[in-house]
Amino acid sequence: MKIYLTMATEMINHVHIEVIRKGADLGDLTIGVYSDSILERLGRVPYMTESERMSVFRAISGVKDVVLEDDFHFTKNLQTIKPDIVIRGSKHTATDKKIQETISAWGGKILEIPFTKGVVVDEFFRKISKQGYLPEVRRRKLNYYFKNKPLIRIIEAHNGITGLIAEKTAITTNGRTKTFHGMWVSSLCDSTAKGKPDIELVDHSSRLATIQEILDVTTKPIILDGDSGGLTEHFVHNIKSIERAGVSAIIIEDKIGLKKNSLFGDVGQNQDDIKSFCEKITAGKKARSSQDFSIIARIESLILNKGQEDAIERAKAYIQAGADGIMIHSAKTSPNEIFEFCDEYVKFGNVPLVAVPSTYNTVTEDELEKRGVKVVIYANHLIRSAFPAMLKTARLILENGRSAEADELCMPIKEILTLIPE
Ligand code: SPV
Ligand code: MG
Repeated sequence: MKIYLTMATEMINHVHIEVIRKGADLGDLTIGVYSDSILERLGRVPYMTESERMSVFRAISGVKDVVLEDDFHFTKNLQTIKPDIVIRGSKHTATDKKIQETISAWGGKILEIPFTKGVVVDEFFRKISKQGYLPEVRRRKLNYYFKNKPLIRIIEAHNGITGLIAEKTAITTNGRTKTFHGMWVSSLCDSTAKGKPDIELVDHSSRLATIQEILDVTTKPIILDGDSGGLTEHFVHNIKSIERAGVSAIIIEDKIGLKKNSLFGDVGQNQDDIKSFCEKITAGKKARSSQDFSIIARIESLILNKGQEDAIERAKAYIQAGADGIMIHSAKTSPNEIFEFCDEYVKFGNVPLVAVPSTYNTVTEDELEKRGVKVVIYANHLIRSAFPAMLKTARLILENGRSAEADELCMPIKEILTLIPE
């Protein structure tokens, strides 16, 4: 008799062993170890690699064979193995029904053992997700994404509530759940939320307070907009505090002097020379204590009309200096100059490429991914969408001498009271 059992777990406990023993007692047991992509779709970041997980199951006595399971419905593996029995935690879900359909072709049956309800399993995952907010776990997540995701989707957060939106917003289409992978703490949005201009006026302690607010209520990685990084002598100290706080990566831009927001375009700002910006990157890399903390270099050549050649020369130099990623920015409404850069970058760029499609926002994630972009940042959209609604509400109250006319723009009081659970 051939038996098939799939395993998602990374921590084997007595409940799993009991089920494996039951399977092995029935016949030749093959274990299908869930692939990374299936685990991610279940909302988990794997700790071990696929082959490590497979080798653990291979070592358990009674297990005849171990295969990788990369399909929610197991169709390919089932058709190859043709098991008489598939062990499942239930036989009533849509997935179970699809499995039963496949194995009926040779008279196979589902054996229901409700092992996934094991207290220990639930407790383990509760503990793991509780640890999600710890700096190292958060950093590891971003690095895992760098290595394993075709595209990383980041949205800005500038306080606790926007952090929660970035953390929890999800849509499901055709069984696939789509979420944001992390948060961008933008200098523009952090400054705007404080009513200040985006000119490196909001100081490090204040930026750190914003970061802490977001870290308090989220588990996803934070990429910090580090502006120019300031003086190298200051940068090496600031790196330590943001790293300790739990930031996963910082992006610093190669501007000097009074920094203005890049979306103004070329408004007479100065670009650092390659050598001194490289020294800043290298000093930052030396100052960090975690290998998982990334320092990403942002190139402003296209913003400042210095041309593609300058941008490419800088990308090469910054990577040489130790940059863990490159961000290329543009204030054009068409993505063409970004595409041109990408086409050259993919020939040598061996670190993730970051794009911020704020002005060239008709471009899709798929198009950017095809050109070699790894990280897409939606850099200012939560504050930009909140502001018009707030302004309109304030005006409606003034115009009407009451608030009823603003109801449509406002979340019902009942909902706001329960929005954040106690
Ligand atoms: C920010 O969000 O603060 C940025 C990106 O630096 S941009 O505004 O496009 O310059
Ligand atoms: Mg900025």
